[in-house]
Amino acid sequence: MITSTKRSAPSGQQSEMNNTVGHLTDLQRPVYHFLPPANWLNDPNGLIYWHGVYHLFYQYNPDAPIHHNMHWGHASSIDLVHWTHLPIALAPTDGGPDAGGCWSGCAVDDDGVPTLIYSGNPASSSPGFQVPCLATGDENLLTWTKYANNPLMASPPANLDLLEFRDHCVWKEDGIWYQLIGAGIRDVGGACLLFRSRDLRHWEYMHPLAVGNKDRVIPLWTGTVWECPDFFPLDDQHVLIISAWYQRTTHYPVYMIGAYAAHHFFPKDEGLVDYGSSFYAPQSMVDDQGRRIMFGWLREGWSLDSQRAAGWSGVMSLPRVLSIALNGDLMMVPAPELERLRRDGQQRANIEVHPTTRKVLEDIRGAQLEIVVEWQIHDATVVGLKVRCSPDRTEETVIAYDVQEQRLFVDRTHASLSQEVTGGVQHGRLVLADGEHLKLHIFLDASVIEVFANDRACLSERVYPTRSDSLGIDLFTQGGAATVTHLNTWEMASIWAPCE
Ligand code: DQQ
Repeated sequence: MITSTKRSAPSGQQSEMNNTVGHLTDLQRPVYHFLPPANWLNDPNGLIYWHGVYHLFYQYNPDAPIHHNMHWGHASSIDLVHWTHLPIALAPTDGGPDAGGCWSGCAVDDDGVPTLIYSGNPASSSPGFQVPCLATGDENLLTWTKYANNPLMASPPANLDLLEFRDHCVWKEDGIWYQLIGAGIRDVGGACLLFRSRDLRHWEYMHPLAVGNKDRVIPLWTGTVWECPDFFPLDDQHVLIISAWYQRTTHYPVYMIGAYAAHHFFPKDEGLVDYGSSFYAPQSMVDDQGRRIMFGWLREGWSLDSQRAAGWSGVMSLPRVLSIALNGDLMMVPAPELERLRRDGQQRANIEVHPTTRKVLEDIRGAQLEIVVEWQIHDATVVGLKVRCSPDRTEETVIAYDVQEQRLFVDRTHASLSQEVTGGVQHGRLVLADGEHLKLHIFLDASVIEVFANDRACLSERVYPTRSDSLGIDLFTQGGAATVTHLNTWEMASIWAPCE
């Protein structure tokens, strides 16, 4: 047996206090989104609700804020809001099939034995050719032992010409284990390959569960490779989420909803999980309430030099609870447990907004806020908010709805005075039914913005205002009037325990 853990307490991870102390002057560091004390985080991995505790593993480089030498970081939570850092779960083993990194994967309960299936990267110099590996944990999920006969497969199925082969989703059905591995089939498109096993260790290839088309751009282009498959029943449907990838330039998660029968999937609808440029590689778990809870990696939107200077990179999204609406839409709402973080709530109602009157919310300011704003749109063509505004409005981020285009959008053109950040406008379709109000549920947390619109459209972005006084909020309309029927705001508390 090979023990996985090279170091029991990763640098900077000894105490939850480290999440605030030392970072007090870091304007960009979130305080109520999960991230490790320092260095690099990317995909959520191995999400599992185990004996009353939520476990979050994640792609982690303990040595630098860059994607390299991937380990599995680990944290747990009783309430889905406050997290405790735990020792690294998986580290590369010199000479092993994961010597170049322990890449993404999942966790399952194998008849009481916590078991991780992940992608071993044999050499960091040859990304693209990973091998499935397995590790088992103790009952508290604190120490992990790699399977002596890793890898579980020496190579991908022989009859497929693959561009990539990695990332795992494993479930049990009628006593048999099934596994999806993300892939890209050369000259075809992204794919999820389906395997089966009796013991999690010996796998037989069946067929692709789903295959994309690299040349099909409507309604959605899904790239050439599908990373991080996540497949699960939801209400009376099945959902497949994949992260569409193309040559390191394209990254976005796509959902497909449909029927699953006889080990084939028949998608009927598809869409973007998040319209922003930040949310990627999501994974989900089911908890004791039967809720399907998803986290995603919020990628940075500033330069590598800025990330190195900050000493950290990558943030986990807030937990999103998934369901399917009667009309078949994928619904996503922030986990209600997050309400525990609310402080100093303010409520307003019936604010008339016109293009000529800028509504500055004088007494609502902040970098850590939750905002719920509901709009009744009269003849306005655009309605929305400007957040993280500097007093002179040289910095501001627009979160708004274009009524004519039926688009939710976030405009970061003036979000930051820095030249080291990405900007531009991200948008996605949101069709309001006749008489339906626009309901924006917004979370601001330093450089993170997450927007939930009418429980069925999400848009996450990263913004990096340079000024410590870029805290203001305006309500605005264009082209006509609208009424803010309700405006509720809260300061949001840190998820990290204060020093004692
Ligand atoms: N990140 C992992 C891969 C996965 C990608 C490596 C998605 O396993 O395909 O850190 O962000």
